[in-house]
Amino acid sequence: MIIEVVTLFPAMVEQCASHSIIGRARESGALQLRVVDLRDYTHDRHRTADDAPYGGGAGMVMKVEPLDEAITDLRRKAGEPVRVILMSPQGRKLDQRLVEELAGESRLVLICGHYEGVDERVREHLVDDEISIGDYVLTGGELPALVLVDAVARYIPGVLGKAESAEEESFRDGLLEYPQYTRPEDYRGWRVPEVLLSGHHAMIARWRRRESLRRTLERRPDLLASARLTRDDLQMLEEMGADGALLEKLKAERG
Ligand code: 9D3
Repeated sequence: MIIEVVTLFPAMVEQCASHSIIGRARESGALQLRVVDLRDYTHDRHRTADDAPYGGGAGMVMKVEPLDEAITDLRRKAGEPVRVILMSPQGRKLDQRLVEELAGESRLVLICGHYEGVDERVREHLVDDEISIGDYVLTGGELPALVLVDAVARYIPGVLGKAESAEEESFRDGLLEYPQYTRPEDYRGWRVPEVLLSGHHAMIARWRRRESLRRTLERRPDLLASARLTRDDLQMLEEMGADGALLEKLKAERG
């Protein structure tokens, strides 16, 4: 997969991208990440990429010409369809489903805005999608682009080890994770649950499933609606006092 990140802060993106899973994915060759300096597509002495807003107001707006030149150049050089995404607080919110969808693309171009925003004509004429990483205000699209790359890189074959991939599988049933413990079994009287020390694998699996369900019910009941639940799961949810109406809805959905 080839991902190109267009930014006014190439050094920052490059720095972050050389670490962690993105670095690993790049080294394996599975991910080609290219950082593109938007200023390379300016032509004036000051390499101007932003300007004051028409109509007045505070702050600066990213100009359309450098973005057009960059996007057009990258599309042309790609020689195949490219999905161009503007990282934007107004975009579709990134979730695991969207990550999976993006991981299926062969090329992405991520445009990082900065300042107060980008000229509206970029949205209207140059990009295919707008993506946000959540409802909080950041200073630019660089960190969101890196978040997206990190999440997508985990889906590229060979980036995760076998064990991690298998774990991924189980996460896909849409529940929160069960509690994890490691040695020592007693720390200041804070004990590891006995069942995990028992060596009884079937009981351990059942306990973990129950804890996943309990946690999801307590913290993120919204996830249950799209979780893959068995009859047994519904039984356990009922035992832990899940709301009757919620259970009826989940049962109806299972058919
Ligand atoms: C006048 C500033 N804004 C109103 C609060 C609009 C605004 C423009 C640009 C707010 C933030 C930004 C910079 N952020 C991004 O480019 C961005 C972002 C984000 O801030 N939060 C979550 N996801 C994203 S994706 C890109």
